[in-house]
Amino acid sequence: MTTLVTIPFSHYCEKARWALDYARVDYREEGHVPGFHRIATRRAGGRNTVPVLVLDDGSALDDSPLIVRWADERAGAERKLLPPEGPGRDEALALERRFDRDLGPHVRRFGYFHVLPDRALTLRLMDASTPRAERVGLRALFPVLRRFMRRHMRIDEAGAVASRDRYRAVFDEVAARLKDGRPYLMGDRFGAADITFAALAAPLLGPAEVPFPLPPVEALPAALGREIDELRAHPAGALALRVYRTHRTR
Ligand SMILES: N[C@@H](CCC(=O)N[C@@H](CS)C(=O)NCC(=O)O)C(=O)O
Repeated sequence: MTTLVTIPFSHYCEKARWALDYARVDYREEGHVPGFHRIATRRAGGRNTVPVLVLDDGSALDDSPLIVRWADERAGAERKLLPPEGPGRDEALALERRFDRDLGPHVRRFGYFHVLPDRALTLRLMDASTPRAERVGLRALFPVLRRFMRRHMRIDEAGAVASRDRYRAVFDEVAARLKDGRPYLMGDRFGAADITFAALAAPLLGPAEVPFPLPPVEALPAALGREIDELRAHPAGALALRVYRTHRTR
């Protein structure tokens, strides 16, 4: 069966999962904890990152934009994720690329900067829907993994401040697009650009409809909680929360 290899709480995985769910594709999810995921992604024919979608013929799509396109090709006319060939499609794909590049990594770095010092909170996030043996291994290797992540993603105070500027610029750009009263990023129709923005912003918004257990805001460090409150009140945050409420369905 078509299998989505994930780190369940990863926001790029949530983007792919949402696209597949929205297109009503049948698949199963195989979740892993960070670090151990590389064994699974390599075995699946991907590289080091999740999501990887393993198709029935054994081939692998190892990048979320490929998975969104694959889902779109299988979606019924009412659930298309992308406009047909033409300038509208190019614009939607450009928005997706912009969010993949300038929103996802910066939301992640800011979030990790605040969460990683709290071992219990980090483990709680990483544990959900993963094999028991990996959860045991994660506990043993946690200090090594945390050090690796901090170095690899340059997670430090200066990085967090720079990342906040980067994702806030994207939030402001989204708000500017919505100024003309359009309900969705591409106009009247919900699609891949909305999914990408909302899923990649979700770790700093905490929508109730995310299909795995996110810790409540009260359980998060105060500085992160304050940022979440501000982003929820931002017009772009409001769009993400609204599309989660109305379109995070199968
Ligand atoms: N280009 C990739 C990026 C996905 C990505 O950054 N995935 C992160 C999780 S949020 C990952 O797998 N990190 C683990 C690693 O690099 O080892 C996509 O859009 O699918």
